[in-house]
Amino acid sequence: MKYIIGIGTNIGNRKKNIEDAISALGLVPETEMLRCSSVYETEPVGYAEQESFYNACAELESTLEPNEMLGVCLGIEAGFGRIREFKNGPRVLDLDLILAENKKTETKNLTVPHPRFKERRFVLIPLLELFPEGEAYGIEFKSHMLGIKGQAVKNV
Ligand code: PH2
Ligand code: MG
Ligand code: MG
Repeated sequence: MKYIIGIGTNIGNRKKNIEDAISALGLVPETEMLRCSSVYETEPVGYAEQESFYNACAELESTLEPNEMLGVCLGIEAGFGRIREFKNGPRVLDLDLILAENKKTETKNLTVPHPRFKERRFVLIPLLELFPEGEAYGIEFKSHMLGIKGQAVKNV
């Protein structure tokens, strides 16, 4: 199954955190890193009083199930020393399952497609770079960009 993983960071050396996260994802068992978007500097969404984020999206191919992939992502975040202080707050690394092809999953710990990805330019812009047609695995996302106000995103 193909996965889209959203990568975000706004603590420490943000560029290096993204690069190291991409390397870590490349070492996941039963998983191949297919491609990555470029890195974007993005305005914080949800809680403004913090450093701007660096964001990117990666596409992976894996035999892992979504709940297993979530476990892998949480493990990598922990390895980066992530401490959860409050919702939408600063983080050294956030790895979010955005899509698992067109599969829908809703469990206590995981909802895929990511429930808020269509409201977030910091996800949609890197995703559009990977899928210029504005559709990934049959899921249309491009039209949602028009309704989003603010949320500056720029290439770094
Ligand atoms: N992640 C959030 C909340 N807000 N804003 C930006 N720009 N980038 C993020 O990755 C981000 C955010 C929750 O995970
Ligand atoms: Mg997130
Ligand atoms: Mg997360």
